[in-house]
Amino acid sequence: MLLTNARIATMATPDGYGLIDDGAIVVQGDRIVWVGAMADLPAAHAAQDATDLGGRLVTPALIDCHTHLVFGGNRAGEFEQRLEGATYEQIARSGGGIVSTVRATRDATPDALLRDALTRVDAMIAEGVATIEIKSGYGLDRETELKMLRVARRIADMRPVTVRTSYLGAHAVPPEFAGDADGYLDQVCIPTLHAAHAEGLVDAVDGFCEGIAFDTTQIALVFDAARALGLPVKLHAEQLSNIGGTQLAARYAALSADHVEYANDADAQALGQAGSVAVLLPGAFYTLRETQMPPVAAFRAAGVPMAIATDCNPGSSPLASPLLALNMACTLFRLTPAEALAGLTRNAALALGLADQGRIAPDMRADLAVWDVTEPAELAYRIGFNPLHTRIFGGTP
Ligand code: DI6
Ligand code: FE
Repeated sequence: MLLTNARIATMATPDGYGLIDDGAIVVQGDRIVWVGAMADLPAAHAAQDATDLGGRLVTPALIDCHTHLVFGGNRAGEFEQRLEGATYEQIARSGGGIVSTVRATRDATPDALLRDALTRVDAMIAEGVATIEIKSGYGLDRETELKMLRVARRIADMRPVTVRTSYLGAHAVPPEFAGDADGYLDQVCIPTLHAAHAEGLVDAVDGFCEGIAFDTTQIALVFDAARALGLPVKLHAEQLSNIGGTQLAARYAALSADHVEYANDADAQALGQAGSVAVLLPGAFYTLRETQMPPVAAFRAAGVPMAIATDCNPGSSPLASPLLALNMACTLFRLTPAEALAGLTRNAALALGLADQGRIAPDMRADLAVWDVTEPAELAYRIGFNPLHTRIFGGTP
């Protein structure tokens, strides 16, 4: 496949868009083999049948590196409670929140979970997404955690999308272990990690390090189990308070620390030294009307790559639009449009440990998005507008 007459945001330079005007891309099989200015196109490639893109913008396909999009039920009632003044933490402590989705997810059949998840996946694909990370964590028992991960894997058989799964058994303490978080970790969470790994269902291990969830000592037990299995880790850290999750993630050379609104300068430096990504989730910040901004300037100063994701979940971020996340990252967190797009491409790939995605360069997977715009900043600037023209998945339109 030869694509010509394109404006290409390669995202392959350390900063900015890596723009190529009047560009061409050559794809063989599922790989990009050449990208550059049309004037430099080697004669051997020029012989192919070309698809003229009419000056449209081409970017790497988008990567949503943090979602919880397999779940049962919905939490519209909690939305109403919050509008009447209840906080997210109050709702969680009174038996709602994550635990209410756990009940609905335990009750749902795999087919029902799959059907509901596909509506969210389809919305993302329609906005140019080619890779989605999906977490477990609404089962909190062996059977339901495995059910969620199997459903997540089935999505990749049903739709042209790459799925990466994260085991999030340490998301909340289930009601049957109320007051006994350690018992839950020892008797259910860690044994279920072993079972899920044995079934080939786990790409990474995640946790929720928070006052309403698990402390750093408890998360370290889960990370030790991950390390023993050779699995990379990531962590929901410093979302509602600072209890040391980001430092812990850095000590385990985590792929990423996510949310991180309450992270400080020292946390940013620790992530920078560890080479971990900071995953910013503006949909949760917006939904919870958070006012504490993630320390973006400190991340820049420490050279921490920043990714952006939807955090698609029924509680804190009922968002299935990566384009809206792009806009929110700029408007709410003051990222530049180039930083935000890197957050949904190059740096999202880093946060998933995917070395061959997120950039348009030779040998990378040919996951591309063609947009009906010419300026890359337009993708972030518009609200509620989807200019996707074509998505190419592994070389296939
Ligand atoms: N933080 C989040 O934002 C999601 N999980 C987490 O640890 C929210 C999960 C939920 O409220 O259902
Ligand atoms: Fe999350």
